[in-house]
Amino acid sequence: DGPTVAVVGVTGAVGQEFLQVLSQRDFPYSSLKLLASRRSAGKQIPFQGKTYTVEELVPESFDGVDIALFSAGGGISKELGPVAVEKGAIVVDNSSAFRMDPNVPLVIPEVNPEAMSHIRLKGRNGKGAIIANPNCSTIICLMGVTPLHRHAKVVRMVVSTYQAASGAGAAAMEELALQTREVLDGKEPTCKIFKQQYAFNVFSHNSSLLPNGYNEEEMKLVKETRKIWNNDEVKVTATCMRVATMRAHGESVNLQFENPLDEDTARQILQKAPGVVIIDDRELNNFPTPLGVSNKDEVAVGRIRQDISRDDNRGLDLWVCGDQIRKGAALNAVQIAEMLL
Ligand code: 2RA
Repeated sequence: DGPTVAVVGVTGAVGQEFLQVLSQRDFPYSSLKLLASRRSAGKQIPFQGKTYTVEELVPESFDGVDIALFSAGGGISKELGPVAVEKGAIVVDNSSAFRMDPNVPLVIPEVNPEAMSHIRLKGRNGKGAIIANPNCSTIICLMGVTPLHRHAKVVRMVVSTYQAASGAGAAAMEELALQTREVLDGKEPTCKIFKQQYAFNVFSHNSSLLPNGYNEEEMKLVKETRKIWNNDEVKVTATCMRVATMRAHGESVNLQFENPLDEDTARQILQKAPGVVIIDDRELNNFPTPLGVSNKDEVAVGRIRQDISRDDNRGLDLWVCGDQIRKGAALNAVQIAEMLL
């Protein structure tokens, strides 16, 4: 029968989405453990016709667990991920804790499934392991770009992201809604999460700044792309911004290829790409939007056009949108778990 699955951080935005995705994809677990901090322990959560009691997350929580889906912050992953592995579980970790660990596969199932092909469930003479979920902005970008990279080899990628509130958690989504109402009512906006007004605003991503002037979110895109593509030569630069949208990221991408790639060929390639839809109607000026992809599995690509700043057809511009909580986190992690079955 199916694996025993633990959901770690079940009361958070991604934790709740794990449950949605497990249910919608009819994941064949034999039993389910919902784990969270002491604060949330005891909460009753209805799920698939049963009522589960949230248990406090402790090392013993992982006794008998086959797959543990983690989204409870890097500290919890660092502390309890290895404990779960010791007990034989496969940890699919949505935090950044292990993404750059050379022994930990960093996986987008449609992009680099081979990176985890050596991992088996303990029931299949496997032993515990950690598999890292990439950062949401990396997943969304690479879902649209990798099919083109495989065809014409990207040598340089320039990304500008427009990242939604959900990336900073459910509280940030609530605060964006609250501030929007407050501003429209002429009141002083409540700024607890970002210390500046978010509603009707755009600001540099709230991750910490590094000595090179980039923020952590931008460096994740650079480093994770190189690891996922297994290519340390590709040149990547990024500017990550927080914009006043709820749960889906938008990313403007400029690509330089080693080999020629015209926009029609690019469209044909993306037409066949798994997990990608093309929304690219110039007549109707209809292109992907964060609202349009919200609560959807697919990443949408549009504004596909030859880069006119180049005098060869080795340059392309495109616009990619994807749901940050879904394909950017929970769906990608559950798809990784499905590959273990
Ligand atoms: C963000 N990538 O959007 C992060 C989510 N962990 O802020």
